[in-house]
Amino acid sequence: MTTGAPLALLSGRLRAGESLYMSWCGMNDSSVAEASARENFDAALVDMQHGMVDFTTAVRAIALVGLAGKPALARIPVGDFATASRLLDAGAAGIVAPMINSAEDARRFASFVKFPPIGERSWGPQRALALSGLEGAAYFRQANDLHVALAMIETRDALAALDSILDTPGIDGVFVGPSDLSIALTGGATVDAHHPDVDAALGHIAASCRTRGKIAGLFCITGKRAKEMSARGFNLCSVSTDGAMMRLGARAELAAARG
Ligand code: 3PY
Ligand code: MG
Repeated sequence: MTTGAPLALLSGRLRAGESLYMSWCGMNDSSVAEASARENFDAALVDMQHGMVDFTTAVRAIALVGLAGKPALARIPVGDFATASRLLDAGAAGIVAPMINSAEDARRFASFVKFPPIGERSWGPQRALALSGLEGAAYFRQANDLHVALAMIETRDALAALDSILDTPGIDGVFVGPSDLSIALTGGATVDAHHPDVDAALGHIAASCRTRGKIAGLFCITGKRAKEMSARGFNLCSVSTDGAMMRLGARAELAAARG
């Protein structure tokens, strides 16, 4: 395993060819992400789109995950690219942006994540300096490589624009939202993250990422699914969610207690 400052671990390990498993935290309490980072996850993500995590909690979570020696990612609300820049200043190693449906969406997203000449991120890395272990000028030189921008692919338009999204300067890879993608691909008939049409699209997405040396990320609701998809080329997979793990744990323990 690559070691180093927590912020550097995400891009460093992915670039070294490792496959990573991350937690997915939607509860608005920084100790949830911290607790997951103290387990054997490679990284922890706080979800500000569908999760309840607010900005203050996200900033605390990024620091606590860093104290556990792990990198933190955040999923921003749709189109909230200004928050992406603020989360990077707070030390997030990666930003997952939902509903990136075109090269223009990707360009705008990347412009808030990367400093010039790639993007237009404004200077003020506050906590990112501590979590990267770098001083200002050194951090500035490395920042565009340290922080990863992941564009969510979850619509038909996004699939059609996949190659141009991946080729957009500053986009380090994609992160697939299989539930929204299933709704899109079935014309609203169902929501099924494991639908055969989603499965076919996943093969295509993994291949496009592999060809370009880009990160292929996927939301996986179980560890079994994450293992399968990691073997199929997805090198950054979530494993369950905080809410799902609590429900499953509660059911298992109550079943044991009540017989
Ligand atoms: C999806 O599956 O659409 C997601 O966004 C995962 O949270
Ligand atoms: Mg989604």
